Amino acid sequence: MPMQMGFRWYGEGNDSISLSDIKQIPGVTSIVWALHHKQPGEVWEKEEIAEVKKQLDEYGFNMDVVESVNVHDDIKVGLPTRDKYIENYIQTIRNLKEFGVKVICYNFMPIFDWTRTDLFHPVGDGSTALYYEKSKIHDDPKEMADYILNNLNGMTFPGWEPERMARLDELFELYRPVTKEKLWENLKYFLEAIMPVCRECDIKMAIHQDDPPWDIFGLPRLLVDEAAIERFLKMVDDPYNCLTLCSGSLGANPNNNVADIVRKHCDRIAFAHIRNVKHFENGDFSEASHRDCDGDTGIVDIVKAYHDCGYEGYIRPDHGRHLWGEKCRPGYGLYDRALGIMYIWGIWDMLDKMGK
Ligand code: CS2
Ligand code: MN
Repeated sequence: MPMQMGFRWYGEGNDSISLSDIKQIPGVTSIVWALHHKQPGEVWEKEEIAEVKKQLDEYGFNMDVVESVNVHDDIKVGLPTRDKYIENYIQTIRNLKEFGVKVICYNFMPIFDWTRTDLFHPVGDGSTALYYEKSKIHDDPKEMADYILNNLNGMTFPGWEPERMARLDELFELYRPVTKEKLWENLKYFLEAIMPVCRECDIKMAIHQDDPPWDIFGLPRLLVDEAAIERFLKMVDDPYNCLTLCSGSLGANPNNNVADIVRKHCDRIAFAHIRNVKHFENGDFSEASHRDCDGDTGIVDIVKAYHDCGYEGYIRPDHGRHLWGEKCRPGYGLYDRALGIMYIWGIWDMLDKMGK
């Protein structure tokens, strides 16, 4: 069995792209989905999941991969109320199991998910891409949050829930006592509580790395490099404690060698995100097309590493550029991600052929 190709879709009425568009991209079998109207900590009810299943069934897609079931701040901060939210998480896992879900992608980033300073930065060829300008990350997280919320073309983004962003002061206050070590402890507590249920339900928890992979606004970030990944996998050494290995998140730090990480930890990678990043000398970076030479991430090496390992897990193109005037969620247009899929298949099919 080859790797299983997925495409992230934000749901009926919540995405500029239709399932029928996605059906026309070669080799996509999984829709990477979520219930985007849910707040972190809420139980995902069976009737809600069933509705998505019906939509996917119509096109013959599976719903094996969820991205993301977001983790409530009380769990990350380690408040006494966390047990209640962990119970809810467990109920969601049990409900997802009924629909054959195999992998849950999540992250453990405090307050913010991915962080960029420009969502539509000119690439130079007429397209635009997500961009990180180091000097623009000042001390004021509100400025950045406002910028991002105001530039989502009226769409929502997990991790950037307006409800949470409206409580930024309160959230920063909550996280104030949470050191990096404390955050590791809280992650361990969470995982140890849910692992037995994951085993029983045969659902892998696949953590996404922090993006960018360094502390921002004084908030600690854990999953930033190979040493951290190693620590994470050993901390809860369970085949259901897995990775969503995101080449773009890790690749924002030029010292990370993603292909090496793939070779070393392939058996614990349940889900692969393929994204290319281009670095500038002053520390800025821009997202790029999936083509190897357009960025510095080493896409060919990474895909080859998966192939060499006989990877049979799920994979998807991560962010793409915005092409041909497309109006879409930043990073999540149809065209560049479809091109990315064809590039990944191109490498994969050639390697298959050479191996025969
Ligand atoms: C995604 C992340 O856009 C992305 O890079 O891969 O935002 C991812 O969905 C979350 O961090 C997973 O919880
Ligand atoms: Mn990713």
